Parts: sequence; C-alpha cells; structure tokens
Amino acid sequence: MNKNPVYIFGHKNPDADAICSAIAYETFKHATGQEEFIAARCGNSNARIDAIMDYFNTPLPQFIGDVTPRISDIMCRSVQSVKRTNTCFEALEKIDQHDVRVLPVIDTERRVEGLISFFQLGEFFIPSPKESRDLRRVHTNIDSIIRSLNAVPIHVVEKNYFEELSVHVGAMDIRSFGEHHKKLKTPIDRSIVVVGDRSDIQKKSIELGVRLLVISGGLSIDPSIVELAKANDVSLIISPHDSATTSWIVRTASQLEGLIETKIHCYQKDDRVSSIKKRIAHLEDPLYMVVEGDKKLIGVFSKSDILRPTRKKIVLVDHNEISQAVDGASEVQILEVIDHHKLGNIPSEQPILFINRPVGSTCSIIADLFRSQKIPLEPSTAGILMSGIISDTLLLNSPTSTALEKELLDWLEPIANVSSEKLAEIIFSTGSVILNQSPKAIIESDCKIYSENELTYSVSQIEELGFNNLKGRIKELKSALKSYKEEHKHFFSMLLVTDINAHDSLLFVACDGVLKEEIKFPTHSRFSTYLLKGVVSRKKQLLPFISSMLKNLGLKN
Ligand SMILES: [Mn+2]
Repeated sequence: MNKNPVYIFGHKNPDADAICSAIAYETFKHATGQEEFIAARCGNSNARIDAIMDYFNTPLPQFIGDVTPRISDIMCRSVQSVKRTNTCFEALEKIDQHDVRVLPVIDTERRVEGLISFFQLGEFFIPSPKESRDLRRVHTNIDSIIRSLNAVPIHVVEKNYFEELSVHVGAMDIRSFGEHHKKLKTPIDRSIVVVGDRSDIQKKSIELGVRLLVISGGLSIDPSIVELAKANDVSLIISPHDSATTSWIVRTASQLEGLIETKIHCYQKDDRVSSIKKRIAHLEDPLYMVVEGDKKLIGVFSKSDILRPTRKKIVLVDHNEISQAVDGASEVQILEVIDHHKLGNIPSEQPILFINRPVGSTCSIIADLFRSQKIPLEPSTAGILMSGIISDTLLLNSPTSTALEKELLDWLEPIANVSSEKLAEIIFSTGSVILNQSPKAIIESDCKIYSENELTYSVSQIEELGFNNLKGRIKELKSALKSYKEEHKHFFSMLLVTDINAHDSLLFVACDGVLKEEIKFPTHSRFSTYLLKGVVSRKKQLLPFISSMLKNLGLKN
C-alpha cells in the first residue's frame, strides 16, 4: 500500500460517469507509472452502477466519506515518554538517544501527567547565579545515585527513600570543612559529600553524620573508614568518576518530580487540524498531547506539525464545485480536476492540472487520454469507459453528446467486446428508481448542489423508461422535495424526471412564490407538474435556464 495515496473522487451522490471515470483514471495513472493514485467514492452506489460493475467484474471504488485533515493524520504515534519517578539522567539519556527536545510524562497506566523539556532540565542544571544554592540541590534516593554514577555500594542505608539532598565536594582543608557546612545552613544529615582519597575529610564527614559519602576516582577505602560508616549509619559508595564529574552526575540522579510542567494541552485524534490550528495559535507549548479515554497518551504533535501544509491530496473527476465534492475537500490539496461541467469557483494555492472539456462525459475525456497517448486498454477498462459515456449521453441521445463520444464508442467497442446498444440495455433496464426507492431516496440518489453567491439550490435527476411508474407517486414526491428543500435550507430544490425513450422530462420544483412566477414551462396535464419537451440534460439544458432565471431575479451577476 502506498504511504500517501492520492484519491480520485467523483462527486457526491455519484452517477455512473463519476464512478467509471474515477476507476478508469486510476488505471490511466497506474499505466503511466503513478501508482499512488487510487479511485474512491464519497457516496453510495445505485442499481445502474452495480449493473456496470457486475458486467465488467470490477469492484466498486472504496468509500471515503470525509477527507478532512484530522489530528490523527499529523500526530507522531511512536512517542518516547518518562515517568515522574524517572531521574534527570534517564530523561537526558532518552533525549539524547531519540533526538527529541520534549518528553511527555505519563503514569503506569499511560495517562498523561505533564511534560519535561530539555529547556526545563537546562534551567535545573544551570540555575541563575543568584540561586547558587540550587546548584547543589538534588531530589532523589541513594539507589538512583548509585545507578546514575554506576557506583559500587559499600554500605547503604535506606537506599529507596526519596529526599531533598545537597551535594558538596570535600576539597578544602579539614579545618574549614566543618565551618563551611555550618555556613551553608544545610542539615548535615541531608548532605552528600564527594571526596577523593582524603581520609581526614572522609572521617570528619562520617563523624558529622552526612547522609552519603561518595569516594571519587574509583579509589579504595581504608577498612577503618568502612567500619566507621557502618557504626554511624552513613551510606558509603565508590564512584568511578573524578570529583567534579561525580558531583555533576549526582545531580542528574534527581527525580523529574518537581521539574514537570503540568500545564499541558490535550486533544483528540479526531479533532480537525483546522480548528486546532486556531486554538493553539496563542499557545507556546513545546508539545501537544493526543489522548483518548481516560487521558491515555496515543500521540503527540508540535506547532510545526500542524502548520505544515496538509499531505492529503485528491483529484476531482466529473465535478469541479466544492459543494459537490467529498466532505473536507476544501481543506486538502486538490491536485487535478478532470471534468465536463460548468465552472464553479474552486480556488487553488498552486497551479493545478485542470482539464475541462465541453463533451458528453468525463469518461470521454479519460478515454481520449488513453487513445491520444496510445496506452493499451484492458477489455474491462474499455467497457467501464463506454458505460460512463453511454450513461451520461443516454447512448448519444443527449444534447450534451458530441462527435467525440461517437468516435470513442466506435474505438472502444472491439476492445471491450460488447456493443454500445447491448451495454445501454444493461445499464438502462436496471430497476426503475421510482419503483424501487422511497421518495426521499429518489431525490437524493443523483442530487447536485450548487452555490450562487449566498444561495444554494439543488437539482436532482432520475432517468426512467417512460413516465408510467410515476402514477400515484406525484403527491409524495412533491412533499418529499419540499421537505428536502427545507431540511437543507435551499433557495429551491428541483427534481428532473427524464424519459430516456421519448427524450422528454418532467420537472418538479419546491420553491417560494417569487421564483414560481419565473418558471414558464407548460404543465403536464396528467402529472400536474412542468413538462420539458426535448429536455434530457440537467447540465446543458436545465442549468442554463436556472442561471437566466436567477439573473432575471437579480440574484446572479
Ligand atoms: Mn458526467
């Protein structure tokens, strides 16, 4: 599977041309070495599409209802984390090993507690000169010190007890050593003294009752000192490092507890990138947490992850208006548009491949790409292309049909090994939508939504072999159309029922009074709705009428 597929989408409420052109364009892309292009659909199939897929033994493109970029698309899933009981040494090791600057702090159940950053650790190890006392501070237990130093324990008392300790290097003269301690005001029993082979300081420290005596440089200790430490309950260990290094490493044994930033921001993996972008604009967190359930950490992201342009890319076939495109299309990169409809308004940040030809179907444009580039076709691809052409042009009977369609069908027939007439019969004789669907489904099955300035309106179309099936359904169709219009707050909603034998259509309109006066089509006596003689194309015949009607009403430029 490709890492970043580019999905080829037909419009919502797909018709045969939308599905067939997506499939054929995927094949075309693969034939030209662009394997990342994958056909998809953002709506359900219908009987006509199913009949085509069955006949050519081709699976439907996968359904993807929404391409909105989500946090799950940009978050990093393999997260390095620490626990509050970890030491700075362990955190620094992770930061170094994994080349990160921030680590989430989690509990044993993976619940987020906060974060620790390289910056915070830096502040801890290099406090401001005014706070030089902080340079000695270490919150830890003796076991952590032994592990950080890789030290040899000689005598250890209560090694797991966490306490606030203070580090001192016993480098001064024995006479000043005791005085120095008094001046520092650190309780002696919470002091760590690091010293080399100076038995006087070693002895004095034990007698004063320090918490821990660290012999540096891996030096051996006189047995009498060991005995004295045991007698005084003073912990005694040997560090392999020199005194300066030892005292620094002892501080890295400090527990993260106390350094953790607990003011963090957590988000969900399904949050939209666009809304989180706004929400974190004023925040300065080095890392944002992605959690699920009981604050369980599942990923992280940074501001730069969210500001990066989306990696999701799509191609639109058989439409060029955002209102007809898959949900979230306006938030992803539209790489190409291959279409044969009027131009909507589709802004792009970069130049894109945009092919729009006034021909009978999108499949015609794609078939022509195969033909002009001399790319060999499988019979099933040829058949799929024929199906899109036949379905959109009503077997060349629609006024949208051009000379190109006739030419292409003649070229494709021998490759697909099926005649256009036979294929037309298979496609158009599939069950009547009117007979098999609810009024709501009839309106939604091939419904296109258009936007004109602030107005939106919808035009649905179904094709039937004659109008007989409409008998007794008119009332419920009209009322379903009205509900649809109101539910979607459209300016108006239309349903065009086309008789593909006689090449006429009936038009149902749900609208308010002012619009009704502009519609001057004759009324069909039997079905008490408008009869549009010779009208079969929503795109080429009905939409220009709607356009001029909106102009007359001053609603369109
Ligand atoms: Mn089309």
